[in-house]
Amino acid sequence: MQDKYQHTEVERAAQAHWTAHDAYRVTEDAGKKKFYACSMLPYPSGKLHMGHVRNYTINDMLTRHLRMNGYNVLMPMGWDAFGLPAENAAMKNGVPPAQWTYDNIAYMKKQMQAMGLAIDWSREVATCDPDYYHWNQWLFLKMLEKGIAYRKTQVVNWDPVDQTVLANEQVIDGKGWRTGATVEKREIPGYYLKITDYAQELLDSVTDGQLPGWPERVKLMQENWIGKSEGVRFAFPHDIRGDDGALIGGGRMYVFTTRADTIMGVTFCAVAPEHPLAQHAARSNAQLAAFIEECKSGGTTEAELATQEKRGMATGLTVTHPLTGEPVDLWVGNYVLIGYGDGAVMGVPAHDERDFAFALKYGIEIKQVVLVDGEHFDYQQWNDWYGDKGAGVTINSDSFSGLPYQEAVNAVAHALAQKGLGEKKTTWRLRDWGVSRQRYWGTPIPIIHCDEHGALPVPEKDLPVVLPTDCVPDGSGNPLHHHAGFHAGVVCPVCGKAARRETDTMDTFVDSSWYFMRYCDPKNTEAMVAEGADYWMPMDQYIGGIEHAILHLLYARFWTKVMRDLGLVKVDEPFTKLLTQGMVLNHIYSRRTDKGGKEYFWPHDVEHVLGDDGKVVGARLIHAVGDLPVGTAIDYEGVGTMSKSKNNGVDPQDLIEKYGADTARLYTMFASPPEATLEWNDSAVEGSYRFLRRVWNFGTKLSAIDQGAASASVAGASSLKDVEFGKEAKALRLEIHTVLKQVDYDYQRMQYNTVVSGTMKMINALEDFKAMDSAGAQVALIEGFGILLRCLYPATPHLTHSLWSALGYDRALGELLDAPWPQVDPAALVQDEIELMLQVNGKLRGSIHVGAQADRAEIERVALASEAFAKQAGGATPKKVVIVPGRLVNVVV
Ligand code: ANZ
Repeated sequence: MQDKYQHTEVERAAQAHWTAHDAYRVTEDAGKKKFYACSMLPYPSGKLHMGHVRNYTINDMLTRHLRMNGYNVLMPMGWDAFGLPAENAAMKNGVPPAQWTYDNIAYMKKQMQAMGLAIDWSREVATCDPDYYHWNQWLFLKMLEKGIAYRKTQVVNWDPVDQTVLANEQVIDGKGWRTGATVEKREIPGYYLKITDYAQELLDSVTDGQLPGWPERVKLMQENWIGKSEGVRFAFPHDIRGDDGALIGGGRMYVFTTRADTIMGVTFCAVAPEHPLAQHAARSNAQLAAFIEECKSGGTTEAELATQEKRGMATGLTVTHPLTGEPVDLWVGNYVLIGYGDGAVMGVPAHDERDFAFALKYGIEIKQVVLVDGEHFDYQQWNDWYGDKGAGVTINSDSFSGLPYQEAVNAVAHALAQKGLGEKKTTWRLRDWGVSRQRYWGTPIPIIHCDEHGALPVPEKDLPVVLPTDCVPDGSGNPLHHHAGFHAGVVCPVCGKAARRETDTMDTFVDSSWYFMRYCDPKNTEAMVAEGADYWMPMDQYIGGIEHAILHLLYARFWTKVMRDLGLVKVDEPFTKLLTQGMVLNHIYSRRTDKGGKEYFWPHDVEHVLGDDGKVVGARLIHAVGDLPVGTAIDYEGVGTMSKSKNNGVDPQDLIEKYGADTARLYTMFASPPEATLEWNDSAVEGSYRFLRRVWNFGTKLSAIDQGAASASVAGASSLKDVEFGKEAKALRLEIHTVLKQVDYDYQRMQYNTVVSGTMKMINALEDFKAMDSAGAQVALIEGFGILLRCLYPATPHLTHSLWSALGYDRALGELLDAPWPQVDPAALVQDEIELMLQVNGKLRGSIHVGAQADRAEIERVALASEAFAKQAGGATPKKVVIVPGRLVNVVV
């Protein structure tokens, strides 16, 4: 055994051992309790970042701990390998996305192996592998058959210069990222999945407590995204006729409202720019046509629509109020969404914040129709209670006045129904999932276009439709359009005449919606999933970032339910428990450049400048950076997420090289609980390393004592029954087993930071133990260190593996990987002696030790006989002795 802790050697040897024994391969074993623990699959961006290290170490600790507790644990890994960054990299470097992706996968896999993760690599999945995406295509065809997938036109971002569709993230301030051209919205056909058919079930399992192992806030985010909304759908009649003389929409403009109680407060109506009434009005109004055109530029995401300035224009048309019969002005508003409800709203400026802003801007009347506790209504300024449904009663509403919310809604819905103009309706915020992407690097949508027979599914026997891997996109649209091999020999499945392949590919969220089920049957060429999924699913613990709390989880839940309905899996929900790990943060340092931009500095090049009160007031360079000399003043921006753009990342590779994987793992586990943010601290990394060195050094000392018999005796509490422990050895065992009990509890709640601090307490106790000549000393010491090694092992497997076998623990307990988890020995927790504080006249003067079962008389006797008392009392006679059981003795003299 090396005297000095040589992390590189220790880690290399341990990893070689695990590889040689194929230590992490798991198979389905009905005789064992299964546990499926999985991290969200990474995008192969090039190299691991600290967030990965943290995520996978959490997963690894869980896996190793459960394996020692007798579980059959699966921890797989794979690659979310399709997507835009590969295309961008291809454009930059002129390499095909496939090559870039596979190179990155190879590198990142090596890094993961260097971290010592207990991954079963035999189950590795890359989503760009035809053996994987074959099943995306297959299930897509099944969904087409069932009507869950369907084709309709969709609005996309169109770059008029590059003549290409842009992803939302390629639109920056309404302009194409490459050309700077103003992006237009275009309607083109695409495929949708009917996730809305599952809306109620997706909502029910969130709200009915079927996901008890999920964080509340994630459940709330799912609930809000699904957005069930109960209201009234009704029509404003009108006699607006199109050029053909027919009434547009049959003379009815439908709206959806959750506030039918405010119907008497309507002072305008507004439609989306794409609404037929807006389009009609624009035909004879150039100004309006220009406005509608303008609305087309700008973002298409909901967030962008929600935050943009509310703008509109009157159409000059009116519709009729369904209850009063009065004319109501019709506007076009950019905040009205064509895809929600009916693409039209009744405008109630007094009680809807968007309508309020709109009315103030355009001088539209505001009419209050709800009163809350007689509060004053200010027509210039929005107050939150104006929109608070359910808080007040209706006013200024004719026969509906004086009603509370629900009664008013019921009465209005009734009145509308009587006129045949409307009824109650449930609307969902959730939209069907558009899966077509006009991009190259994704799963080809298995469709063939025939001039005569239209869009047809590729026959199942011809799957997979393989994506050519030799394309290098150049930014001018999807290279599949021109790829001869991709279209070669394609014929219409109906008439057999030459046809074209669909060139759209699938949203990469499809890939990540079921990879975790493929891990269960990764090599199956006959089926998407099989018995493996029956055995492993549902996943017991899923671990990933909060940024995936909405879409990825929702899509994966939907996809699972579709697979269930097709008889492929038996579970309703894929993830029993979910842990969202916190972000890794670091200090941010910057400086304004002469050109008005901002330059960020790497934390290692900077030191803090402290003010008089010790607070950080700024920073300065400690190394020259570019032209900037040492000492240059730099701004300190506080802490933020590690990111390339802020130049504040710490490269795991550097850390592993300098300190080893065990230190990197230990530090990320110790620095904060898994769900909390982690603020980077270099000196704490150093501290983690020192701790491991201490453990190593202790192990080398232990190896010097004779331990043949002793190591055999740690096999379990039963073999320790006959050992006589002296006072000191008993005290050591008490401490070790007390901490073990806490560590067990912390493992159960995945509170890994306190697991680590528990092991620190253990090493303190072991180092403090000096009475080597006392009875049972060696046994207690070796037992204690064996417990420490096992508690620490899930966090730092290499070092503990090495010590475990070097000290011969494996002879009694087998290899650490499968060694039995240490059991708390109840006998060790029984205290023979307790310590009581000793006070004289209420002042603390020392302590006494008495038997744990000592009665009052015995405690009094020991207190009065103690040296500390004798010294204080100086021979005075005690008047009274007060005893607080388990805590203190106060002698009054
Ligand atoms: C009138 C009203 C008065 C409304 C009031 C609210 C408060 P949720 O709850 O999210 O479903 N709305 C309906 N269709 C719309 C569309 N296509 N684009 C933009 N907004 C639309 O929201 C329902 C409310 O969103 C509806 O209720 C409608 O405004 C608006 F004091 O109708 B409300």
